[in-house]
Amino acid sequence: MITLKYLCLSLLLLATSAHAGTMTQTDWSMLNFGTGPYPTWWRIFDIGSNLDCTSNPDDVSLQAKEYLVDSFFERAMAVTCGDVNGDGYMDILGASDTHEIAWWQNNDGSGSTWSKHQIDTSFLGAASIDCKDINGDGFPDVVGAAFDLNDIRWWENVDGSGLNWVEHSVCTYLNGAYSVKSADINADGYYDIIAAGFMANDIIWWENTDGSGELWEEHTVDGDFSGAVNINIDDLNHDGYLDIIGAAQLGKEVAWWENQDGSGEIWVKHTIKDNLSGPTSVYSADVNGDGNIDVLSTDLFSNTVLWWENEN
Ligand SMILES: [Ca+2]
Ligand SMILES: [Ca+2]
Ligand SMILES: [Ca+2]
Ligand SMILES: [Ca+2]
Repeated sequence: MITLKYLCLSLLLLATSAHAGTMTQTDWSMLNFGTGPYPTWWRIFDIGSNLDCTSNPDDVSLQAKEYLVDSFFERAMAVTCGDVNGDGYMDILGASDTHEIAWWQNNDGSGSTWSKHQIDTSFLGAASIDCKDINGDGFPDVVGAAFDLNDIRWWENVDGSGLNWVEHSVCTYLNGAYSVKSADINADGYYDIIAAGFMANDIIWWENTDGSGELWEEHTVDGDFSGAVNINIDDLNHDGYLDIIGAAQLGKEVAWWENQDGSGEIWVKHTIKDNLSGPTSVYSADVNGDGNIDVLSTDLFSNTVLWWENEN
């Protein structure tokens, strides 16, 4: 498992480093879009492979200034944000592949100085995190996925200081746990947990049955999504029910599952695109401001950043 994981990661890094910067793509044949048919409401936009900011400075509307938060976070894998200690300043949380879940306190709110606090130092293969108030006590908690441990767990921020954490297990057998999110899938007011297992080929959600985060009921969304590597949660069809978007690296597919009646019990799969070279991540946002939530993805071997317009 470890070998496969590092093969995938190495290929990702190799592809990224070899083609980053100002490369302009002229050969589109390798994208293998085929002849369709495709759902009419998905149109593809290739963002990354034609990106050349040096030749068209008008493309650059945002100037970024770099701030270093931590330079010793070994094999850093994932990052997110949340006001962990409730002081009104947004903090940063991270997962390191070696073993660690940690957060960095935004000391004065400016984002220029940070104090590191460890949450878990034995979470081997930590690959993904999210920050949500799992037990509804008003204090943001942390959810994590560990590839090497096949583990999904959450850490309770017991007094809201971010300095005292109690670990709670959700699942110990999601083979190759690689991506995790928390959202209220069944709209009962309690945050649930959704995860992807790379080796299990699974997309699963766990229902926070009484809102305490102690009792979890497992629901399989898809048990045959090969190399499930990344998920995102959003309401793609505007019916008020949260849906799940996923990337299957080995299955070469980006898809979404419709939460048909809002209970999270019935999921209808919709393929956005198959025959990709190796999708690595998905995200959702209204990219063009038409009120519809679109889907974004990255693709390993075609070196592309794509977005898919939701035309409904
Ligand atoms: Ca804070
Ligand atoms: Ca909490
Ligand atoms: Ca719920
Ligand atoms: Ca929906």
